[in-house]
Amino acid sequence: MKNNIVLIGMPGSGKSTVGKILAEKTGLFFVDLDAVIENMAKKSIPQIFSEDGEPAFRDLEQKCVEEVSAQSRQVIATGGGVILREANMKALSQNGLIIFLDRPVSDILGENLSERPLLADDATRIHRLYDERIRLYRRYGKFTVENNSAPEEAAEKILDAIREVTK
Ligand code: SKM
Repeated sequence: MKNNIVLIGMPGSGKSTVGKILAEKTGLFFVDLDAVIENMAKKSIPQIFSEDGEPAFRDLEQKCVEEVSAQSRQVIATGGGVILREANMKALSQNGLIIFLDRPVSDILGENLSERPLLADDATRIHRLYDERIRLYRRYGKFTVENNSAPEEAAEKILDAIREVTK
């Protein structure tokens, strides 16, 4: 059994919610990579993007991935774009089992709508991102688990999948 469980997937796919449930069920530590990045930068992710630009954010993300991957006994919820750098996925997979948490885009959009009025631009962007990234999520995920009902159920499906590989 690898030492970490790593969740990859789109922003809004439920990685943090499902990850926390998984951590509770397994007794592993929960780590949110976006929060690690914000701690390291001492500013929020939107601030990093607007003040330093995306390439600087991706460099910081890679540094955090390397640090977190070196630790064990964690459920790691990654940022949606972690799959954009192969080095990230190499580091994460060396010490972790990677699971793609797939959630229908309509559900992702529905959730955003309940928090704030969704701009047409956001919906277009999320559809575009999904189409661009789905190939990478599937490539790197050892399993794909659908998060299409309750997060509890997605966590159970992940545990079943892990039991299968560790049999
Ligand atoms: O890591 C953050 C950041 O906003 C970038 C991102 C993405 O590229 O999908 C997702 C978030 O989790």
